[in-house]
Order: sequence, then structure tokens, then C-alpha cells
Amino acid sequence: MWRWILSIIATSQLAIESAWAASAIETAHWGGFPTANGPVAEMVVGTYNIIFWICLAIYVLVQGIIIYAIFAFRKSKKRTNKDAKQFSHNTYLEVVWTVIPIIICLYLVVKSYQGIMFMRTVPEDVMPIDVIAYQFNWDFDYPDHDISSPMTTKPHAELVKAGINNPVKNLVVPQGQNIVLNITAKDVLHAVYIPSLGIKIDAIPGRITYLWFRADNVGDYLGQCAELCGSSHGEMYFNLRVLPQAEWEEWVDTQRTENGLKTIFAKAPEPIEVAVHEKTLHISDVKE
Ligand SMILES: [Cu+2]
Repeated sequence: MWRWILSIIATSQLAIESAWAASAIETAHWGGFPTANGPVAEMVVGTYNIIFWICLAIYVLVQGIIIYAIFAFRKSKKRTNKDAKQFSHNTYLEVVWTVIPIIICLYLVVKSYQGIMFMRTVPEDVMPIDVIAYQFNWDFDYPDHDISSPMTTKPHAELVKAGINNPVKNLVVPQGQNIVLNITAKDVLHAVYIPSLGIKIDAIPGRITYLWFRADNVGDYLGQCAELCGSSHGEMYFNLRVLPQAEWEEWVDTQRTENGLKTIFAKAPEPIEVAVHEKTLHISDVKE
């Protein structure tokens, strides 16, 4: 009996693990998460997808049995009560439908716990960005670089595609760099939400919350407030811009220069070498 239960556990774990690995990056269905960008998003999308596939499998199995039973055991003129077996218990089936859900639940507990610990454990080599939410916009401050994201003058093409036409602020980060967002709010509750990074957390007045991420792909991504915070909550968007390291450094230096600060990354221009060729002057060269 125990050997039998253990083999079910081992087989289920193997099946779930391989399905998880296969479905970790792309969303499982239309309307799900955007394609994962970075390790935190892969963890979130992978966990969501595996729960989705387990639910779908249970749904198909249960609905299949119900539909089969409706037709196979329907009342007909030829059939009498004596045709159907009359019984009320089946130990074998009861063990199966108790053990399998327990395995699935335990697996999801372990997977979710691992995911939460991964998201809450900030790596050591992070770059901090302070996020301050207020009705109805965001401040993104870079304490290590003494700059703050300016407001854009034009709406972002990526956001316009999603139907957002107002200029927003850019949260500009370098590709492949671990970032920690230290988040608070000035007035009421807000929430930072960047779907493609799989991150979402409340911004609370008087308290600092945090989350970390790493964006592995460059591009523009939608960010928004995910807590109903007032009349213009629906317009509280921002743009996450992921740039290659060199372009991000250029952006930092531009912001510093615009604010009258020295550049950090740009090297001082090399002194221009002027070649001086010695020339012997002859009397004939000197014209009167
Ligand atoms: Cu808000």
C-alpha cells in the first residue's frame, strides 16, 4: 500500500516538475500573464501556469466523468434498476481521490513558499531605486546617482498601443542588473504593478515596502498603480524602460548634466594631441 502511494507521489512530482519547466516563460493561455522578463517573472508565470494546468486537468476529468455518466446511465425504457450495480463505497477510489489532491496541495504549498522566499530575498549586488507614489503620479529617485526621472513630454508608443495617451514618467533601468525598489506613498494607498516583471506590491504612507527584479530583455513595458487611490487612479501609469548598460549610463549622465552635476560614467575627453613637425627653415623660405 505505502509503496503504491509513494510511487504515485514520485510520478506526480516528476510530471508536475517537467510541466513547470516547460511552461515557465510563456503564458499558458490567452489573457494570462505577458511573456516573463527576468527570474522573478519566470517564477510567478511558472507557478501560475502549473496551477492553471492542474485545474484544467481536474476540470476535464470531472466534466468528462459527469458527461459520460449522463449518457451511459440515463434512464431508458429498456433499462431497469437491476441493470445498474448498487453500491455505496469503494475503498480503492476513496484512497485515490484523497491522496492525489493531498499531493497536489502539498506540492503547491512548497512551490508557493519557494516562490515567496525567492521574491523576498534581495540579492546582494542590487541597485536601489526609491519609488514614491502620490495622487496621481510617481517619483523614481536614484539615490546612488542623485537623479530623478523626469516627466516625458510625449505619450509612449508602447502605452499608446494599450490605449494610454498621457505623458508619463520613465522608470529607466539597465538590462541584466538586479534592482531593488524601496517603495512608499505620500498620501493614500497605491500599488506598484509591472505585469511583465511579475511584481506587484502596495505603496503605503509612513512605511517602506520593497521588491527586487531583474529585467533580462530591453524594451518598454507598462507599469501602473494597482490600488484604487482616487478619481484619476485609472491614469496612474508609468513606463518601465530597460536599456543596455551603456545606454543606461548615458541616460544617467544626461540627467546629471541637465541638473548641473558632473557626469559619472562618461570619461573626461582625451587631450587632443597636436603633431608638431620640426621644419628646418632655409633662408630661401623666408620671403620678404
Ligand atoms: Cu494610485
